[in-house]
Amino acid sequence: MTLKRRVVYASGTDVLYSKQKHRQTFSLRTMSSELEKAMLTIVQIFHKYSRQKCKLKKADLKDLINNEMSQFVLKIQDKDTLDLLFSDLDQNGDREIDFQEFIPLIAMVTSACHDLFMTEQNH
Ligand SMILES: [Ca+2]
Repeated sequence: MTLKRRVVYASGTDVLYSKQKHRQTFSLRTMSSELEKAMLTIVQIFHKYSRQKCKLKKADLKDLINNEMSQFVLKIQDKDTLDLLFSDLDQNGDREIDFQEFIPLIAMVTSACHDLFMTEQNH
């Protein structure tokens, strides 16, 4: 492999670091399995909405869910629903959602999809 990867997978909000980020992200995509591509997509979508700060504000979370998860999750239309979801995800109470706090949402929705898929398979 000629690609000089300088990729560090770390916990928390550290996701991918590289000197040539775009080229290496492309290379990671082309060489990755379908599951790994899905993981990269989750990272990229999170960063699309969290931007440089790597944390989602309440409005960012609402936009992400309404724009990127609308087939799986009902659109958030009222403040109470958003407040409840946000406070559930914001484990450290800093009024922002970092990547580590965001992943349980993906896990919950994916798990619900799995349950639905299995129910449909069994009927
Ligand atoms: Ca937080």
